[in-house]
Amino acid sequence: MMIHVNAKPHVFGFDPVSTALVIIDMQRDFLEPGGFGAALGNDVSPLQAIVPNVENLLALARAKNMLVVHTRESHLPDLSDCPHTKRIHGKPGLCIGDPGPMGRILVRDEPGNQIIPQLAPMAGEWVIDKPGKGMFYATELADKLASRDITHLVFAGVTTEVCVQTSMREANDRGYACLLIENATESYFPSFKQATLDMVVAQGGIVGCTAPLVALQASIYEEENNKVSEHD
Ligand code: TIU
Repeated sequence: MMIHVNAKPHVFGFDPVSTALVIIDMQRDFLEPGGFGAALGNDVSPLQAIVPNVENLLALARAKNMLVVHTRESHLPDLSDCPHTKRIHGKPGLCIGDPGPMGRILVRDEPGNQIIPQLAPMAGEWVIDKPGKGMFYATELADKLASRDITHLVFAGVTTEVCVQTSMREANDRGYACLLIENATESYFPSFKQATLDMVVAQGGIVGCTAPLVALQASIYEEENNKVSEHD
């Protein structure tokens, strides 16, 4: 069963059986005050605004029985997977591994490192802990996706120009067809978000496609109606 999304710069066709929804780093560390995003000097409130859209997207993927992958940017408690340059990045006392109001900043299993409750992973969904910005770097994801014959990826999450774009570019290099849901991703910098969306679709979709959530919803609705009329 193929679904055809009216996307930019061209139609994005996919079969839910061979497609995963990838939700990048929707963690308290990036969305709530007192986390890593705020420690870097950012206003985290714009990121909260996409939560309802990501919830709807997640519900849609679950309804279509798609594989769901949640990623978390996180480091081991001993920080052995955190390069020195990353460890010292930021304001003194507010760097990765330092104590904050939600536990140690960007450290695995600390309260601040968890995915926000509205998007909590369900049994059977994958949670990929990644020490880098890209989801393939130093993770087991490539092998796991190959074992499920996944060829298409639908992206959401934060932040658009950092972990989402890096992961999408890594995926593009590995041959995955990628669709980024425009209003299910956000940046601390509105102009960087727009620039990223523009960069992804430029040159005939050099990195992939983008579409608003409503376009994905409409394409699924259309596919389901076609199925009903086939049975008439
Ligand atoms: N700082 C920023 O915009 N993002 C990150 O550090 N990580 C992710 O994007 N997840």
